[in-house]
Amino acid sequence: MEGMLCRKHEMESHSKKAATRSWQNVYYGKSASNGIPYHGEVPISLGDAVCEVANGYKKRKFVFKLSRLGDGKEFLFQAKDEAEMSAWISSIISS
Ligand code: I3P
Repeated sequence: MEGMLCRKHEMESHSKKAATRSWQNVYYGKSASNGIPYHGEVPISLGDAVCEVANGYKKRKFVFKLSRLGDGKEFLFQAKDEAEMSAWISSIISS
């Protein structure tokens, strides 16, 4: 799956909040699966990650959360609607 999402980096590790916390539009393309950096960002492995609707986050709608269990990194992503959010979650879970 490819497309634009609004992203917020929430946690840098289990006990440390991320330093840069603003929402940013990020394009997610298939190059990630080849390990190719995008805008200087190296793709991260989702091997030990949990992806779920961010029910606790009330400031925006259609937000889902990606948490890496190993290192505690956590990101929020905002999709444009419910259907797009569900499609992203399914795609990430099955990747
Ligand atoms: C952040 C920005 C984020 C906000 C975050 C701020 O400031 O306003 O939108 O998160 O709050 O730190 P900056 O742009 O100066 O980095 P929310 O949209 O979720 O409120 P937070 O640190 O309380 O997460």
